[in-house]
Amino acid sequence: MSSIVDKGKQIVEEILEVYPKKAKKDRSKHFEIADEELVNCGTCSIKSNMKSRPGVMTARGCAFAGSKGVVWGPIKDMVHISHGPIGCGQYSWGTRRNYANGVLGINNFTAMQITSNFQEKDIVFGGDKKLEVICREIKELFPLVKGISVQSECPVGLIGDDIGAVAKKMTEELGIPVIPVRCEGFRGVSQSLGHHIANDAIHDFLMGRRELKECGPYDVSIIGDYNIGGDAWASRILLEEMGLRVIAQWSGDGTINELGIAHKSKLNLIHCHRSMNYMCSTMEQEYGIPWMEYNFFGPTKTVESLRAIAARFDETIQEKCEQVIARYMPQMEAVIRKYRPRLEGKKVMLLIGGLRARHTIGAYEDLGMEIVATGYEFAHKDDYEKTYPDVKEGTILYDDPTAYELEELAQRLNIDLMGAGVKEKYVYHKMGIPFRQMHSWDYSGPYHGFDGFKIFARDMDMTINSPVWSLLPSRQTVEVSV
Ligand code: CFM
Repeated sequence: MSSIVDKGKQIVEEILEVYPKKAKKDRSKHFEIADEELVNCGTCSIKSNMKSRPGVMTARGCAFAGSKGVVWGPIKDMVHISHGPIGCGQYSWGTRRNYANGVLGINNFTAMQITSNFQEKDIVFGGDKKLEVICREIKELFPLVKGISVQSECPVGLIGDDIGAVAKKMTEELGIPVIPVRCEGFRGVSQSLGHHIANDAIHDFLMGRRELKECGPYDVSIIGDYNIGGDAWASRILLEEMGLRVIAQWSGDGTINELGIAHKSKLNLIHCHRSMNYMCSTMEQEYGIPWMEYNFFGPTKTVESLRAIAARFDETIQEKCEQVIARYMPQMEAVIRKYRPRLEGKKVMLLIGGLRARHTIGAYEDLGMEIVATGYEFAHKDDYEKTYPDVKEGTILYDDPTAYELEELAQRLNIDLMGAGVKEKYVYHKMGIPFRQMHSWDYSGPYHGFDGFKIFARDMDMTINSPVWSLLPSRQTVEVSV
């Protein structure tokens, strides 16, 4: 075993040392140090998708977040009701940056927070009547709304409201689909089950329900791109430039109609495997639509993905694909020439959701940066298995790490950049460690595709090489008196 792997093991061991025996044993199963064995061994996977340990902080969200916030929220011509008490909708309002074209309040409702605002009497007597009133009000206020989804918050499940019956009645009365989604936050161990529940509702109520008038040989759908900061737009443009026709975007800048026609694709292209793999396998089983994963972060992975996508079509597409690559590569080389010397060798640590902790590695590496530790909040075994080949020997992998574990690791690994979420951000700023928010792209983006890489490179440079860090007491000099 190499010394770098030994060193990683020792660091993790030291960090976990402070825990009581049982907690230590439990948490140690959620760490791995990348070595040869791990890459080649499908069964010795890190433990994942398990209940977070009480008493320690987790960065995870809940099923409601996974359904309303992630999968359904970006569908722009529907109103998504946060059904239950005010907080869940209010505090998640506008936080995900899933961009959508359209006129707000007319044919685009993504930036609105619409809630049933449960009161005590709704808990005691049930909220079904109120839900009916709200659905009618929505149709009256927004006559062009194409559908309504009812996103259940915890109390709705606890008091046993029958939102399915209300949705059915309202679908008939209003003449638009009203879709019940039983995504109460208490279900499952993270937002991951919320994705699955949301996917099931799409399957049960919309998938395959609409017709596409003219089908073509190059029809594809983008699955699992939520258009964060415009990511789906930066991806779609490349697919279109290589001659493909994007018939549906699930779900960033998507419409209810697109949920109904994606089964007409010749090929489904999936970016976020974690949140929508269920949809691709279902469309494969029920409609025989093949699918493939792609990765549009950084030029190396984007080029690889474009060629892999083109290989599924004929020579016309393959030729155009090469033309697209030839057109953009000089731009990408210029970006790398500019930023790589400023970022070469910088050590990066990541903790991001269920996909980006592996998908963004190539983009950092294109800039000469090194991922020293990475992991997920809510990934499953298959996500880790897909991660192992992309990390270098000695990389520390963690699952659902606690705030303490991450902070200790960041200090011991002496990292130059942390990439995680808003819950981490200000802690790392106070520690004097450059930080990028890798969910919302820190109010920047897009990061997908060739256009996105220009912004990604600029942002990493801007963050790491900002003069502000020299004005802060560095983490080495902070003295804590207890
Ligand atoms: Fe997929 Fe996402 Fe992600 Fe995700 Fe998310 Fe997100 Fe994420 Mo935040 S769908 S798994 S539940 S790529 S909201 S757009 S950034 S944790 S890594």
